[in-house]
Amino acid sequence: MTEPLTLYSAKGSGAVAVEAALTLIGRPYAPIDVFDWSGDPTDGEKVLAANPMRQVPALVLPDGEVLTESAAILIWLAEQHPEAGLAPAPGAPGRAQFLRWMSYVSSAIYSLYWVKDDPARLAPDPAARPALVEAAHDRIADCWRMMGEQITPGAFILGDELSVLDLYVAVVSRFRPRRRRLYAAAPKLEGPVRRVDADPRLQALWAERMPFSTGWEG
Ligand SMILES: N[C@@H](CCC(=O)N[C@@H](CS)C(=O)NCC(=O)O)C(=O)O
Repeated sequence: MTEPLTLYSAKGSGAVAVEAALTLIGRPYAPIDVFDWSGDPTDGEKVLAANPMRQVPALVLPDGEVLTESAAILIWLAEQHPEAGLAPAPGAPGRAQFLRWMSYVSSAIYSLYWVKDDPARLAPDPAARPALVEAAHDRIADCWRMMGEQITPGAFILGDELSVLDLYVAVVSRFRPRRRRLYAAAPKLEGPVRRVDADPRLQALWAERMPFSTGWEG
């Protein structure tokens, strides 16, 4: 029997990709919402004990061990639950590309949000911040383009099986500059992310944690 996991999370965040994986696996979890995105400076403090980076997701395993970093959590969950078929197994065809693109989404794309979401972190001059955000959006779209040009998807990014990579891209591509930029920059990613959006097993989760509100595609 699998014990429940504690997940530090937040609506509309990258942690929702982890919630999607847990939902498909059918593993119970207790989400602790850390951010309400109100701009309150105490927002996020709840996660500090688990993650001094003050970021979600952070997963607490039943024995108290903490796992941070969205890509690591998603890869680990897929490995722990091979029956769910959410990643090529170690040594199987597709494994190398799976690891490659999981790392790429995390390092090339998701990491830019630390700057972009609060440009004051790297741009002390308020006048410089709009251009910094614009440049980050362009870089994100260009990273999607480069990924799209190097994959040969089937129904999903790695072929015809849905993997945690599809969940990851579907969630991260909902952040600004949002989906329309993704579709234009990387047309090969459009089918896979739309299939994740439409997966009947995920409809309740999307509605609750990352709703398709008016204008969500950008
Ligand atoms: N490298 C981290 C990045 C996580 C991240 O940026 N999470 C955002 C939510 S989408 C966050 O917690 N932001 C708050 C902050 O960085 O202050 C990961 O992949 O898990």
